[in-house]
Amino acid sequence: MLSDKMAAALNEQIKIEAESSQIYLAMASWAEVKGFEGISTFMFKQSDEERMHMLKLLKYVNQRGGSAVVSALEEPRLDYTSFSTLFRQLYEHEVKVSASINNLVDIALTEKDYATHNFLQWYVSEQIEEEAQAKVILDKIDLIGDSKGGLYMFDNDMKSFTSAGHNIVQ
Ligand code: OFO
Repeated sequence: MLSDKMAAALNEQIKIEAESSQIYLAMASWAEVKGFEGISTFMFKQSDEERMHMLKLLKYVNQRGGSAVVSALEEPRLDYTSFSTLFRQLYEHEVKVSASINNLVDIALTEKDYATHNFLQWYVSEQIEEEAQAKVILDKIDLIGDSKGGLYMFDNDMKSFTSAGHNIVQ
């Protein structure tokens, strides 16, 4: 059974994951309109993954005797002025999500909720991958700068960039 404090914190994370999904969705749509097929495919997939992260938490909360809350979401506010600005925001967002997962782990430990602590380990590993992935993408974008040819190749690379660095062309 979840403590009230643990349930509230997990419910907050449900919202954060749902907002992550929205952020990737907004980027996917933006890239699609701009004709960057590879980037939009990647972002749509990431958006689905974040939704899966949200669902996994929702089901866990209900399974452990809590009541998952499906709340209103913040509209993604993204700065699309350049690719590097956009991907920097993405990277910073993932760093923030990692911090909130760490905070959950902390609460699980202080509440002596070892089941939730165990459950959260999956998220801890996932965030290591997602942060690394966002950093690889950001570094590539910073290398390319404003070169149109570079962006074209980058977009092509993104088609095979499935998740967490697998298949990335370095
Ligand atoms: Fe849910 O992993 Fe990113 O934010």
